[in-house]
Amino acid sequence: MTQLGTLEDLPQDYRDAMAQAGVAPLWPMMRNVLPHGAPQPVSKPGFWEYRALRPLLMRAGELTPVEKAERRVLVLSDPGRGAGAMMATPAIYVGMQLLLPGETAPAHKHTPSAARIIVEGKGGYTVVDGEKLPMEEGDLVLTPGGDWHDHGHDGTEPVIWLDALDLPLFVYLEGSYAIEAPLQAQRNRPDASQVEYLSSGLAPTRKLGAQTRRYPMMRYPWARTEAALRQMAAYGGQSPAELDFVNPETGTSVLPTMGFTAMMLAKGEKISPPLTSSAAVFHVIRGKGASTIDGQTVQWGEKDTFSAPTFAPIDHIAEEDSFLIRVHDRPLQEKLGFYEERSR
Ligand code: GTQ
Repeated sequence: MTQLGTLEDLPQDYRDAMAQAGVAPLWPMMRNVLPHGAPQPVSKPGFWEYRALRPLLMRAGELTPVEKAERRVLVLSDPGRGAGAMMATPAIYVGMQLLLPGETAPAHKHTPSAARIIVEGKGGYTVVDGEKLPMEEGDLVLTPGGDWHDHGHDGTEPVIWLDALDLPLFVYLEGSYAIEAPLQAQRNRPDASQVEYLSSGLAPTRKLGAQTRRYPMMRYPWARTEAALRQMAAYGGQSPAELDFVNPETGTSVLPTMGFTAMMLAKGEKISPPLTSSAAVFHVIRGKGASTIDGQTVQWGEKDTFSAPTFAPIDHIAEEDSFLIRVHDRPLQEKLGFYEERSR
């Protein structure tokens, strides 16, 4: 590999003339934008303990009425970019949202897609394009880009959930915006996970040429996910037991850019997955264990969240039977044609 020329190699009058003309030489910057062999992430592994986040979120509940926040959220910032960074990985934003009993968060729709993982509380719900989606702990609830959504709370205790959005992509593309509206009218029926898609492997019969909705199922109830993971752990013959959340009509990822994968690690199970080009945010539904990511070890427990940059070596060990949801950008990378795995 040859050593490329630097800016300092060039005479000052030439550098000034280039700046004047609004151009710059590629070669001094070449390795910044095209490093050899593998990306050089700016992102660093993040760890957000729920016991540290929760009091801060509850305080936001006292300090800022929901009317003043529209969405009362604390954003989990990538440590590589510092506090205030509106991303946990280059393509994934995550935030912890609080809704207090009786509160509503008004309807809006926006270009980025969102999904929520319910962390705590009973009685919360999201209405997505008129469909009321109950939020129970561990549920995955989708809000695809362009769909109206508002949040409400019929319970008596605070409700907290983790938002995952592909917001950073839309900001980068200068394509991010929202439209606001009053609360939506709700269709008076159970959500599609309890009607059309009650059972995996069964989908509604349709007349020839009838269209399906692009996002037919918006809620993935946790009880079913956990039962499926337990059966996979017992009989699936793969370590770890992992299941991707998929669109029940197409079998593809639930949202265009973000993937969601549920994982069970049995007590004592130790795994070192292949290195991958996709970055990830892990949320612990239940359990206890430790993960070493890029040489940094985090001791995690229930409701904690942590992240891994692209190609970071990751080792997990479970101290109890543990259930995690991994949010990642593999669907985006596959669409762009560069998703990659490397053995360790
Ligand atoms: O609940 O609609 O964390 O629009 C960020 C932007 C949540 C939401 C976020 C949003 C929402």
